[in-house]
Amino acid sequence: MLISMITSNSPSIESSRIAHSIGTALDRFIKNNQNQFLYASGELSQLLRDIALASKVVNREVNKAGLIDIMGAMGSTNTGGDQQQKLDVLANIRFTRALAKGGEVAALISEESETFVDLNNDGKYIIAIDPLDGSSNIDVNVSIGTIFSVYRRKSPAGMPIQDEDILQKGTEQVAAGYILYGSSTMLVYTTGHGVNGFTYEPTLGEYFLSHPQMQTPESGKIFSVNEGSANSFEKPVKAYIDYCKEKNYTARYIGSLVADYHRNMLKGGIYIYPATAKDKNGKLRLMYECNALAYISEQSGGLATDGKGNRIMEIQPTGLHQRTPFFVGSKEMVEKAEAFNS
Ligand code: FDP
Repeated sequence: MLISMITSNSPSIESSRIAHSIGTALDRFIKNNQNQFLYASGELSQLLRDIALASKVVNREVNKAGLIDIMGAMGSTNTGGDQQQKLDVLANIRFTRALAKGGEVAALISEESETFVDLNNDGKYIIAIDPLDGSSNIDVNVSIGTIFSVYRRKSPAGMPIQDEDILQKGTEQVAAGYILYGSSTMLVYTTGHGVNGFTYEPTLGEYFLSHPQMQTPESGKIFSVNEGSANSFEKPVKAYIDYCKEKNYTARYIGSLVADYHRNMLKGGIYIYPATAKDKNGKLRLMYECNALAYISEQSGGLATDGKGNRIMEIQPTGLHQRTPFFVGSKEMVEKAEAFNS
């Protein structure tokens, strides 16, 4: 009787919310789109899967922060002189281990290591990674992120790594992405064919496609900059910020690059980290923070410059931990900020 009621009264159960398809899993998506990669060898696919796997482990640790002894400082500093947090170190270990295991990666450039980490001379890829960005936010339960860039090595596999393999321009990236450990965890990446976003479903332990072909609005009303240092900004930056205020734009700054960038990408806005008296070249790192976000930004219709007319991805790196001023976000807003230079 009950069964007949369900079948006769619920013809729409298939189309009801509880039966909604959960979407394409990241693994399947990577596999389906493998032919888009420049080098359709399956190695890049494996590498993206390795990053996704490590991010799940980091996500687990981030979610447990506060419950076990993984919050707070290590008592050591990283390459930039910043206090290393325990979770920074842990994330670095997780990503390095996952990428070393696969064998695809020849060398790793990380915020947490002074020199590059030599992994496997037979590997064809170079990864630049900030394993845990925005780490000053860890202890206060605010969103943090992982940022990564993938390069193809220039020298033949089997040889020791050369400078030309390591110091590549952003235009040479074959993939880039970030993971945002926020109110939900997201993995966003590009291989040069648009940007796709995946949301983590913790009970299934999988990322699912939730934001296909992401597009940054042409313009927006959000400006994100740490105005606490505004006294030492150069005149054009100050003038642009005044312009934003005259226009009644909204100020939003979390102090966690991935979170600030992600919000602006979805809603329309500009993120600025300019030169300051303390950091003459800005604070952010070209190789493992700016290039990846610049690639994603351009792939989603946005723009990324150094605020002085130079496209971020065309800057030739001369050092692993090089810094650059960073202006990124909606195209018209970045162009407007640039216009204050002339
Ligand atoms: P953090 O030092 O906490 O790791 O990459 C560095 C970064 O965070 C960015 O995530 C963030 O946008 C910026 O620094 C914040 O710097 P300020 O505190 O100087 O604004």
